[in-house]
Amino acid sequence: MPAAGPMSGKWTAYLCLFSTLSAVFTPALAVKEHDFKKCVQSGFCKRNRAFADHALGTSSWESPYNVLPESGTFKDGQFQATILKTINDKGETVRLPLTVSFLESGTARVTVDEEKRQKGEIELRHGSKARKERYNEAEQWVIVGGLGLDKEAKVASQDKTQITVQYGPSSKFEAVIRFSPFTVDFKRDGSSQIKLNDRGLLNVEHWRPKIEPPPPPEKKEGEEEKEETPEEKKEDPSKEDESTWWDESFGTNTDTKPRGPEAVALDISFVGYDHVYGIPSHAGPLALKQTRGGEGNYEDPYRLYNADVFEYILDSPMTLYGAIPFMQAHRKDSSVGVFWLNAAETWIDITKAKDSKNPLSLGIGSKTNTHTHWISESGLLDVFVLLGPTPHDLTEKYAELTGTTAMPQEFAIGYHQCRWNYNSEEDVKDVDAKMDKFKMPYDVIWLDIEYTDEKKYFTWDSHSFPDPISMGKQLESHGRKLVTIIDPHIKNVDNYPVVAEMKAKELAVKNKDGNIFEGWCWPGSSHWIDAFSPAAREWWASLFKYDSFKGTMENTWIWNDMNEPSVFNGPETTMPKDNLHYGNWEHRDVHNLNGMTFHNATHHAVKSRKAGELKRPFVLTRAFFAGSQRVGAMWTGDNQAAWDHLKASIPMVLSQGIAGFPFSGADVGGFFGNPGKELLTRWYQAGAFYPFFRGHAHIDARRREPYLAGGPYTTIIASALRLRYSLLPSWYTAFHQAYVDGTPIIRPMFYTHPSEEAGLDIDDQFFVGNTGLLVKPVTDENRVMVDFWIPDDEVYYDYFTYEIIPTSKGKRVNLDAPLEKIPVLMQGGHIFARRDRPRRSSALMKWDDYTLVVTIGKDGKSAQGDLYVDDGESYDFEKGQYIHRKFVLDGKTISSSDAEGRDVKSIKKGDWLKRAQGILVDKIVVVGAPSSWADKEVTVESEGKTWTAKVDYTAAANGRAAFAIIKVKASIAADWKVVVA
Ligand code: NBV
Repeated sequence: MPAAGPMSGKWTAYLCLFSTLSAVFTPALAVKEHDFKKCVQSGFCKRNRAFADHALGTSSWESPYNVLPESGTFKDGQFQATILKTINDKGETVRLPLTVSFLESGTARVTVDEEKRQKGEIELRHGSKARKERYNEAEQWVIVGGLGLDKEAKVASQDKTQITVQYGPSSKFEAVIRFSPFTVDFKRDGSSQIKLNDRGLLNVEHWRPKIEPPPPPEKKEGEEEKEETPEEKKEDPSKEDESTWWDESFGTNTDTKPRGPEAVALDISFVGYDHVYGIPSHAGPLALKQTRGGEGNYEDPYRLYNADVFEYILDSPMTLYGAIPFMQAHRKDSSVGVFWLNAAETWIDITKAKDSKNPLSLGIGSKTNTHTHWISESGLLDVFVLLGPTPHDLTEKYAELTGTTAMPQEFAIGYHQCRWNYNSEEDVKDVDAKMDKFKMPYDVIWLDIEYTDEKKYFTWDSHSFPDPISMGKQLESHGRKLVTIIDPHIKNVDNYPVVAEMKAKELAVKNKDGNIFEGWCWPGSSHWIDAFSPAAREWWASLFKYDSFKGTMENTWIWNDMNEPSVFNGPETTMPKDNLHYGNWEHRDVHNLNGMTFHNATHHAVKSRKAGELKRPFVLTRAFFAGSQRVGAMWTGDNQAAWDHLKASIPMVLSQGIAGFPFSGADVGGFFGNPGKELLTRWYQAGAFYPFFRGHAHIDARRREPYLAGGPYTTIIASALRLRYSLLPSWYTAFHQAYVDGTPIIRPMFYTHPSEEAGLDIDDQFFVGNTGLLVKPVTDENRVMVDFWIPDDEVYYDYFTYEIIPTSKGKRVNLDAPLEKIPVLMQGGHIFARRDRPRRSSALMKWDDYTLVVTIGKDGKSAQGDLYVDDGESYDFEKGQYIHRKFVLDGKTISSSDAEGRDVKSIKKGDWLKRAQGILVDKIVVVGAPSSWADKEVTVESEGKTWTAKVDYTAAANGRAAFAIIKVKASIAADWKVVVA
C-alpha cells in the first residue's frame, strides 16, 4: 500500500495522490485485462466450466442430482422435495431442499438450498464468525412483490418419476419436474420453452470440512526433487480441481475461504430461441454473443461482478459497474426469461446449437436452441422462470418482482452539467450564467469529489466553496439544482466526526478478522459504511439532515460513485471477499448487492432530510443490482471520448431498459480524453435521447461546457438541448409508464416489433416511449447519412421537415444527417406532447402550454397517444394529483379524455392541480392532414362550451407531407373534442 502523500494544496495533493495511486493500482492508459479475472483465474468458474466440458463430453453422463420421490409434496401452489446429490463412488449423498413455487403472476421460482449448512457459524480468527449457511437474504433486498402463490396451480399428473404442474394464465403453463435426474421442463401451450438441468450441469458444491493435506514427505539427504512425468502432470478430467477450494490468490491478494467450495451452477436452455438479451452491464451488443469461442464469439463467459473497471474495453463480456442477472430469450413472436437471484460473483456461458428433430432432415426445419450455463460463487440457487409470451409481459412480470423505476422529479430528466470538477463557487456560477447566455437549457450542475475538504464527505473545501448556500440560491433562482458527490469510503483520519462516529458505532464493513476493514481510495486510508446494517443506514440518514450536511439545501441532490465498492488496493479493485458484513455474511455472498444497499441508504437519507419535506429524491449510482431502479438513476461509468464509445453507449442503455433499470445514460462527451467538436456535438445529439442526460469529463480533460465548442457546434448543441426540453412532456410520460409497469423508456426493435426477425439484432436505433419517435443517432465520424431499418408498414415522417420517408416494412432507408441534424423519424399513428417555448430550465416550463403533434397513420385518418403530467416534484401524484390524458384522432375528431377513465371532476384538487387547469393545449400540429382540412374553421367543444379554431393548412409539396396547425386553446386537464370533419 502506498503512503499517503502530503495533503497540502488541493491540486498538488490530488495530482500527487492520483499519480501515486495510478502508478501503483491503476493502469496508465487502458484497462489491463489482466487486472480482472478471466474464468480460468476464478476457481469456481474454472471448475464449473470443466464440469460442463466433462459432462457434455461424456455420452453416458448422468447428473448426480435426484429428487427423492417420496419426499415430494404439492400444496397451495408449491412443490417441495429433497434432492439427493451423490457425492462419490460409494454412493454417499447430501440433501438439498428443493422448492418450486408457482406464483400468481404466472412466474415460477425454483430454489435449491443445502440442508447441512442451514445453521451455524464458522469460527474465524480472533473469535469472529462467518455465517455457514448459504446466503438467503438477497430476496429481502431485491423482491418487493409478486410472491403470492398461485393456489389455482394444479397437479396434472404425478408418479414415481415425475410430477407435472399446470399453472399460470388459463393454466397454459406447465412444469414437468422429473426426478431422476432432477430436471424441469417449462412449457407453454404444451411446448417446451425453458429447461433446467437438461444438459446435466447442475452443480451445488456442498458443504465439507476442510481436511488439511498431509505434509509432503520429508526429503532424504541428497535426494533430488522428483519431477512429475508429463503423464503424471496430466489432469484427470473427471477429477475436480481442488486447488482453489480453501484459498485462492489473484495478483498479490489471497482470498481465504473459510467455507470452502460452495458454488451453485445450472444449465438453462431456451428451446427454439436463438436470441438472448439482458444481463447488463457489459459493453457489447444488445443481442448477447456466444461465449465458448468460435468466430465472432467471446472466449469467456459474461461476468457479473460489480467492479470499477478503469477505461473499459468495448465488445467484451467483461464485468462492469453493475449487475442485473435477468435474461430474456426471444424468437419471432415469443419471449421468455429467467431471473437468477444471486448476489455473488456470477458467470454466464452462452452457446447456441441447431437442433433437428429428424436426423434425416439434414437441418431443414431445425431450430436453434440457446444454452446458457449460470455459475455463481456462493448463495442459493434461486431462479425465476417467466414464460412471456411478449417482451412486455416479461418486463411487467419482472417489475412485479423487483419493482419499477422510481418516478423522478421532472428536473432529473432535463440536462445535467457535470465535470470533475467545478473548481469553486465562482466557477459554478459562471457556468450557470454562460449556459443562459448561450441559451442552453439545463437543470442541474454537479460537484465531483474536489468540493470536499480533502475528500471528507459531508464537508466543503472552505477556500473554494466558502458559501455553498449562496451558490445553491443562485441556482434556485432559475429553478436549478446542485448535485454533490458522496462516496461510501470514509476517510480514516483524526478530527473527522463522520469517521469517528462510524467507528464508535461499529457501522463499517469488517475484515476477515472481525476488525474494521481498512483500504485505500480517494481520501487515502478509508473505511466503508456497511449499508446492509439497519443501524448504519439510520446513521447515514442523520448525516444528510440540513443541519448536519451544512451548505446543502432543498435543491441539493446526491451522486453515489465508487459503490461497487471500489477499493484501490483490493483484489480486482474491490473489497476482499472474506470481509464481513452485517449479520456475519461474507462479502463474497453479497458483493453485487453492495452498491444497491448504499444507493438505497442514500435515497432514504435524502428523502428524510427534513420532516414534512416530501420531494422525490434524486440519487445517481454507478453500481447497481436488480431492484436499484426503485431508488434512482445509473450511468454507464468511465467511458472514453471516442466514437466507438459513443456507439457502444446505445446498446448499453437499451440493455438497461430491457433489464428493468431504464433510467440510464452514458457520460456525454466521454469521460476520459478530449472529444473533437464533431464528436462532442454528435454525443449531445445522442445524449438528448438517453433517459439520463449528463455531460461529464475527467479532471484532466479540457473544459468542454457545451457553449465552449464555438460555431457552428455551440448552436447545434443548443438545438439538441432545446429539442430535449421541448420533448420533456413526452419523456416524462414515458418515465411514468416505466414507473407504472417497468416498460423501457427507449425501446429496441425486438421489443417494439417482436415479430420481425430482421430487427432482432438491431441495436443502434430505438423508439422513445409511445411517441413513435424513431431515433438513430449518428455515431460515426464524418457520417452525414444514416440508414434506418423500418420495422413495419406504417408511414414515417422526418421529425424536422415532415418529409414522407419512402419506405416499406423491413427496408433500410437512408436519411441525410448533416452535423446539424439528429436523425429522428415519426412513425404514423401517434399523438405526442411538446412544450415549444424555449426556457432555461424545466422548472421554468412548469406552467407552459402544450403543443400536440399528431402523425396521421397509414390509414390516412387515425392516431393516438397519451400525456402524463404532475407537479414534477412531490408524491402528491400518488394521491391522484395528476393529469393523464388520452388523445385520439379518429378521422372526424381529435379528442382528449382521461387516460385511466377516471371521473376527474370528483378528484379534490390540490394547489398544483388547480393551477394546472389553466394550462392549455395551445396548438395541435397534424402531420399528414388531408387536404379536406385546408383552411377551414373547426369546432372545439369542451366542458359545455364551444368555440371555433382556424386550421392553418400547408399542402404537401416535394415529398413533404401536408400539415395543419390548429390553435385549439383547450385546457390540458379537461375533456375536449376538436371536430375536424
Ligand atoms: O469522482 C471522480 C470520478 C468521477 O468523476 C467519475 O464519474 C466516476 O466514474 N470517479 C469515477 C473516480 C475516479 C475515476 C478515475
